[in-house]
Amino acid sequence: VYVAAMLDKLYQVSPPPGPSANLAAEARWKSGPNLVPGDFESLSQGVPKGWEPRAGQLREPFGDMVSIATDEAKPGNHILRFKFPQVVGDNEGLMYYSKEFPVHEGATYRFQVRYRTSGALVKVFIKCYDNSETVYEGDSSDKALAKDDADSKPRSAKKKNAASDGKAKQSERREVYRSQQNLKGAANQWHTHTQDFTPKHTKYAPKWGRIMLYAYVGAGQVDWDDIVVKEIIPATSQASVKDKRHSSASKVTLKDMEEDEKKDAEEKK
Ligand SMILES: [Ca+2]
Repeated sequence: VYVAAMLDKLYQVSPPPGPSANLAAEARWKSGPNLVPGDFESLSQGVPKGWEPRAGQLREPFGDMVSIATDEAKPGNHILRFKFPQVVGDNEGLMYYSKEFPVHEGATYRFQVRYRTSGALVKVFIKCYDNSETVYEGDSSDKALAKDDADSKPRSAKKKNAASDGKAKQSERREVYRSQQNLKGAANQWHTHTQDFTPKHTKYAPKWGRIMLYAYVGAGQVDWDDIVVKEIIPATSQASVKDKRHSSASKVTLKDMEEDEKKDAEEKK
């Protein structure tokens, strides 16, 4: 405890949020902007605003296994509906992604969703990404693009620049943080799930997030509505001056390693 307090003081980390910070977080939850349109009331070319035009492992067009349905209990309300056969539920399951929204590393976000399942299991993953740049030899960047699982990274995020030396530079988004949320509750009734998450990584800085809705096991129908993501506690400025490490388990920082490499290089001279 004393060591933790000393380290916090040394690095000027704020103490854990007290009652006034919690009040501020609740105020932001109440009146802050929603980062993802989640009511499924506004469509563009048949696709809900803020969500992907394709769904599932096979990237099929929106409107088949994932579609908009009317809410029989609430006239005028629309919901997002997953409807899938057993062969899908027992194998890859059915997934559907939101478009990207900006996130700040170290800030705390609150996610909320209303959902109803016929019995299939449901989860939500909130995946956060950073940019990374990789240089490939020759045309290998095309192979890298081809084998890349289209569902594992944002499709819009790739930019390929052919360089004059024959190497191709590819900038892509790397998943660096994931919040897995397991949605529980009795079948065939609506539930509300609320869970906070704080994007962070020891080496990278999460900058964008996406929501992945997921259902699996058996044939199923899963309905979703009223998805909300709000920043409730802003990142402190201290979060951005962290010493970047290869691993959270290691006390060796990247800066230490660079300095060691410099020393080695000088000794070889
Ligand atoms: Ca709705």
